[in-house]
Amino acid sequence: MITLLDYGAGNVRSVTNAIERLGETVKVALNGDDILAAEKLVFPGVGAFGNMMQILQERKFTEPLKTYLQSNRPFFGICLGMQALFEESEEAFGIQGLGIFKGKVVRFTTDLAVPHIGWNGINIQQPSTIFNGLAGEEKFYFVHSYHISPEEDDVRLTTTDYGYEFVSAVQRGNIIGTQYHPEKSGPAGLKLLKNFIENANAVDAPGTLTGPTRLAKRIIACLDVRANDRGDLVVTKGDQYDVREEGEVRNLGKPVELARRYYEEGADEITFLNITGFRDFPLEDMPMIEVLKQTSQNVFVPLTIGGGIRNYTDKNGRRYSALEVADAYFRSGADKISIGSDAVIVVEEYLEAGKPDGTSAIEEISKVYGSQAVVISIDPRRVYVNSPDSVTQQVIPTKLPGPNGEMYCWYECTIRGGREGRPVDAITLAQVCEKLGAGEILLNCIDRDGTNSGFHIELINAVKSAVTIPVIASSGAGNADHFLEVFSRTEAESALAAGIFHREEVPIGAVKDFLDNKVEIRPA
Ligand code: 1PR
Repeated sequence: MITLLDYGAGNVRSVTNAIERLGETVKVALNGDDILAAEKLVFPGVGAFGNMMQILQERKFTEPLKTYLQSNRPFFGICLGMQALFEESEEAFGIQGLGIFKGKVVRFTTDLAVPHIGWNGINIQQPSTIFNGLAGEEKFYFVHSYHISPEEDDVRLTTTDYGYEFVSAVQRGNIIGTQYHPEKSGPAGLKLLKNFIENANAVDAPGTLTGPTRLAKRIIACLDVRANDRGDLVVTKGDQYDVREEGEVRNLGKPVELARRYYEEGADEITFLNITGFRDFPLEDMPMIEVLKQTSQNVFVPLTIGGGIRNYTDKNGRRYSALEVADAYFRSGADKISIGSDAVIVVEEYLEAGKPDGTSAIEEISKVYGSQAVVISIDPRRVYVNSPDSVTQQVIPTKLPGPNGEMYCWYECTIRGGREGRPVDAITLAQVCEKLGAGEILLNCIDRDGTNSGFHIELINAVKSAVTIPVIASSGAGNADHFLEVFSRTEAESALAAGIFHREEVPIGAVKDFLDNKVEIRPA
């Protein structure tokens, strides 16, 4: 029996699914006594340090937790659940941590994109049964902007490199903490959890890496989902966002099954986009909630969900906040949420007012769940212009001349699934969303969507050079070489595809085999 400390973090369901997948039962701690009575305690955390410590205080978990930890009984803290073990955090000055380990939590100081999102390696610093059965070169999934800085060397369990070497896991006695997410790190992550549950006596230490670890480029499978005319929820795929063929919604398969296949084929992340989310309301008919719950039982890599995340008033006048929608998605197994149309409206309001008012979905959700959990999905369309100063939007020079030989263009943001253009350009949108607290940009391109003609390198470079957060290149992948091109000619941290995977033209494994030894990837 594993006792789970649930303070309302986003990844509780994912951790529960992983532990149950390993044949163990989970009991959620409802009060301090449950913590003190635990045989083994797992503390999953995602989000913001301050918010977490406050909730632990309000729920009177802090003292029982300290008592439990001081008794050196088996404990596994994940991400924030590990950071809580330290004395304080730069993410919430003045708020005390549990102080079990000396040292504090600090924000990354690197020129690389922050948050640090993706699959990176570990360098083992002390023998531990937690790594039994691993080879030592496995990669694990990270998603964070802050990392621990322990004062005591004896607690260092693993280090990882991201601009510089940082401590990515700690252990003293039976107390273990990892910055990386075993519940979202595929088979290697499940092995870590299994080792914690089994708590073997003997260490069969894996080999250690020689040299710094490297963050892998991510290959993401995207499932555009909507109901077809018969009301069945299907994975569909547009050609420049038009998903109909001979009037019918293209049906490329069932969301849960396809997601599982992509996990088994080696996808680093899986994204669900409810493409008619602007029309329906996620908390009303809830098909996507069910898709998430079922998928997260068998898929142990990060899940992102988008579509319809916005403040909403239903027909009975009941007002829902975007945060409530996000809550429901996180509690159903999502690791990140993606905001599309609403982000464009928020940025227009910001540009109008000249400053944020703290009420946008981006600000509210990132405050509670952390910026790393908020993705902005941009649906831009190219507009050619004769000269850079002929419009107020940010214009880029192009090597792909327009119909009248134009050598400049800007990228018009659209809402409602590409149906409505708005006077905001994609570069400005990305910059303002980063300011408001977004942690990642999903950069689609209507012009390239479904064309198999390759990713839009010019657009990706323009947006990537305008923000410091990670960018996902999306739209247009037709073969494995297009992935090599986007990772060689841009700094995009990830590349996403849909059509070629759904139509089984190029399996994910084939893309990874092709990229192996050319680009840093996580083997399939
Ligand atoms: O606006 O917050 O309700 O969110 C709606 C979400 O649905 C947005 O993220 C938007 O990108 C997405 N969406 C809306 N309509 C469509 C459509 O296709 N008609 N799909 C749509 C967006 C783009 C990519 C696609 C890539 C790769 N799909 O995600 O998967 O272009 O495709 P490819 O590899 O086949 O070229 P809101």
